[in-house]
Amino acid sequence: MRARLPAVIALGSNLGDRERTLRDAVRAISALPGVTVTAASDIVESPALKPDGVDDQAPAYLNAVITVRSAMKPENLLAALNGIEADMGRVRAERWGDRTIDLDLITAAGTQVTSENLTLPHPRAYQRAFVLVPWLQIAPLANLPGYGRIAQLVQEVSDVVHPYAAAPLMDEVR
Ligand code: A4P
Ligand code: MG
Repeated sequence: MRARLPAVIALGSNLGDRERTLRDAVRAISALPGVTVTAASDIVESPALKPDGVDDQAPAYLNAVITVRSAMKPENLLAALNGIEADMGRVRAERWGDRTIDLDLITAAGTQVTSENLTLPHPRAYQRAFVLVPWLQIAPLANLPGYGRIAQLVQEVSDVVHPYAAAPLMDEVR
């Protein structure tokens, strides 16, 4: 049996029943073979970030971060996450376009990878409050390989996230 190594997954949704979508995604991830969800952050809300900046006309996002232990290699874990996105009706139209669900692999076993289909750590995670704030909540000592402590990085970001009242996402995995 392969060792189960830690990984961090960011979830985002800005179309449809966003909270239901995040909940269903956590449930689907916890059902993947060889994957155990170890912690889930609170849900946060923020305006849509587009390549040109914040777009207040686009629907706002709900985001959350979960930690897992995974027996899958990072490439296979990302492929499994892409499969969940497809099952949940994700349509890829434009870059950073509105989406029912986005599942990003932020780090996996602390490794640095640059291949055609996978970059680790996620190249934009270091500058995004909607990733760093929920991640910090569940992993205050975490490090983003190549970038440093997330407790420090979160001080340097300019976007803001707002609390969103919801039942714990861990309710979906018990
Ligand atoms: N890919 C490579 N490495 C990774 C990785 N570590 N995790 C590849 C996930 N995917 C990775 O992603 C494009 C390609 O990246 C995939 O084929 C995958 O193999 P995508 O999900 O198809 O497209 P995307 O998400 O539109 O593009 P991109 O550039 O990944 O966007 P981001 O960085 O995910 O940003 N605003 C708020 N408030 N909250 C959000 O969650 N999210 C985005 C998307 C934009 N604005 C947002 C939010
Ligand atoms: Mg993505």
